[in-house]
Amino acid sequence: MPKTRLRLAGALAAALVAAGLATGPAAQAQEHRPTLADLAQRHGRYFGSATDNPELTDSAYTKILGSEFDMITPGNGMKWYATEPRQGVFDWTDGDRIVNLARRHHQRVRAHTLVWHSQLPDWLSSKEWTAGELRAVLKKHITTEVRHYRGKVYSWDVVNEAFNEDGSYRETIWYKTLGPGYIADALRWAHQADPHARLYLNDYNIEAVGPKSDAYHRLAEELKARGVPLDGIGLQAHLALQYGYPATLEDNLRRFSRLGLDTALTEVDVRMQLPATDEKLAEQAAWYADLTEACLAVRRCVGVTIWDYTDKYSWIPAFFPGEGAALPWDERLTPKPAYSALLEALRQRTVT
Ligand code: 9MR
Repeated sequence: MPKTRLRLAGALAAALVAAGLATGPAAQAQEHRPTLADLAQRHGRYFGSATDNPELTDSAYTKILGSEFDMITPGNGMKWYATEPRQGVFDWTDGDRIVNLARRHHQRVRAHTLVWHSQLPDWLSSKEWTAGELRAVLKKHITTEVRHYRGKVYSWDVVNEAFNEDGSYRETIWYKTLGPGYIADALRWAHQADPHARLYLNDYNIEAVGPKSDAYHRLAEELKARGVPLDGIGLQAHLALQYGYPATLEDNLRRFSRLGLDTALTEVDVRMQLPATDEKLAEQAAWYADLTEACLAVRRCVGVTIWDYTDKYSWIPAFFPGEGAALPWDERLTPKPAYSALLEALRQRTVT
């Protein structure tokens, strides 16, 4: 059960500390506090952030990125348009830059993403392919990219956003040309190319139990029964205050665990209608804490990744006009109540 209301007061108080408005020993102690990653590791979990190549020139930004997190996801740099801009011509510049940065900071990488309907290069999306041709294109892309990053990434989002809201297959170029079997094929090709990478299916709006998450549950059960190499389900968790908290998140994580799968919260943000008020920021903080606690409560939920860490680089304002303030750090890289709430959630039930 979300403990949303209980947390509001605590989150506001913590916000004062985070904003540097509190003084005395408690405030001083904050300066040496463990990071989100430190605290997550005490639970055998990671705490990650997405990042994107254009932001890497911002040194105030990379300082926090390099210190607060132990898992990094490239927001765009490993997508098809970036990695195979012309057929058979591969470009690892953006992905490598992020992998190298992560390595320097002793961070692991959740690689994202191999098969998606969006952000495809024109040569791929503008042509009519036969099934045979497209299957070969897909196999080559997966094999080449996964081999390139073999041993350098922890996991792959192999297939991204394969289902519609009602649980039917999304009519993508992949589904329409190859049928639903493209998912098992993609997982097998990825596994052949890097047998150690953890292989995920990843989607949004599957945090709660419902038709879309049911579709993943059914598919995962079937793939496992057939021996297809699937390791986990990624729940993106792009949440919005106005739509309510997904109260069945923990139950949902648990039912995937029971199939023998890992789960991860892979792209978390909690947006709101602007302007942000103290009340909304406190509610947001409570949601961040609740979703983290849901993950900690389920043994095979391996970690949480936020979809970048600062409002300065969030995708939300460009995609949802009038909405934003979705991340735990604000546009000036100052921690918001959500940051303190995350620390508090991660401190619970740990032996210090
Ligand atoms: O963060 C990514 C943003 O920079 C891109 O413009 C956008 C294009 O669709 O993709 C964003 O990342 C998406 C992720 O790859 C898959 N899940 C939804 C994310 C937000 O759109």
